[in-house]
Amino acid sequence: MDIVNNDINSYNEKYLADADRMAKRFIEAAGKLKETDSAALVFPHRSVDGDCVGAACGLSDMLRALGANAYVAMPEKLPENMNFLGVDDLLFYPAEDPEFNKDRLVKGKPYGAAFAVDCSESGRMGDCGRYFDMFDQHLIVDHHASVKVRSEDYWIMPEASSASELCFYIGLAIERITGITVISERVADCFTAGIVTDTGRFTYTNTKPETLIAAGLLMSRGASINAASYNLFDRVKVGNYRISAAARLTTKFFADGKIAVTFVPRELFDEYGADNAGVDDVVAVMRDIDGVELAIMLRTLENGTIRGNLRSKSYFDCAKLAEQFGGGGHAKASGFTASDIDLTELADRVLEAAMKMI
Ligand SMILES: [Mn+2]
Repeated sequence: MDIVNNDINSYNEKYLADADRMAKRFIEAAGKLKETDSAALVFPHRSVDGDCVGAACGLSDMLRALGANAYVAMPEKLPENMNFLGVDDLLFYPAEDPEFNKDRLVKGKPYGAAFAVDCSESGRMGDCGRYFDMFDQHLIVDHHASVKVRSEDYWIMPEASSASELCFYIGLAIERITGITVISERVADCFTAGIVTDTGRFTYTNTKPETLIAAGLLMSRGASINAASYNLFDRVKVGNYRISAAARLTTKFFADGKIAVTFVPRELFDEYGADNAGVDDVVAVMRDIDGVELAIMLRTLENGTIRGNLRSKSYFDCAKLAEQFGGGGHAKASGFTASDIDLTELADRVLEAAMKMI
């Protein structure tokens, strides 16, 4: 058993110093929020996913366990497939809250601090970005390599599977320092949702021993990997099932089959009665096609903007390509949002840029 424990500790050690540093910052911030009877907002990125929602909800709940008021500043509605987390009481929609817009009140308390998870810049936060920018000081936990800023208030670790994994290790450190249990069953489910999402259920190359250790410890706190996996990956509506098939059927190949491209216009979503998430699974499947190194998928959202998703298999740097279109992300998974451009024209431009890089 000692050998096992030593092994586990050697993995945890990678995180120990940073997790401790951030834990102290969070404890201090929770103390200040309590003292001033104000509320923190935790910001996820727009086009919310399991990781940013899981990390933001888990962190807010941990701040609450420390006695502070905390909410997640949602840039858009919570996707239906995340309802299983049962986090409605943690969500706050600043852009549509009259009290917040008039007096900067978060459910009756003055807005007192800003945190960010799974993103570091207000430009990634959609309509909520301007509320993030109201503070000079931010506490940030992120795993995106494209982030250049470094500060004592930031923990940015591109090797980590997910922001949720980092938040989990911070939670452990908070428990060690304060003796307060902050990782409740709900928090454990939130972090598990994030890890399951960003690792493709523990199959992507970002899955490390410390990721599995985190998942195991979260399970021991009551989290269900099965529920996260079913809700975030498997369950599907009829319309979404059909549009996913349509996006696959219309995929085109370039550069001797190394680049796969598909794009989904708004009309198709309407035709199949599908929602935005209907094609979420497609880009990863495209990347898995034999011979494909880079998968490109574009879809038009309700507001007319175009969301681009990029995935690569081994050597292509998706973040670099996304940056050319105002986005960012990881080497093997990235994205961008574009507006005021025709879908086919954008597809041509992205393909042209990709052909130059591949
Ligand atoms: Mn993430």
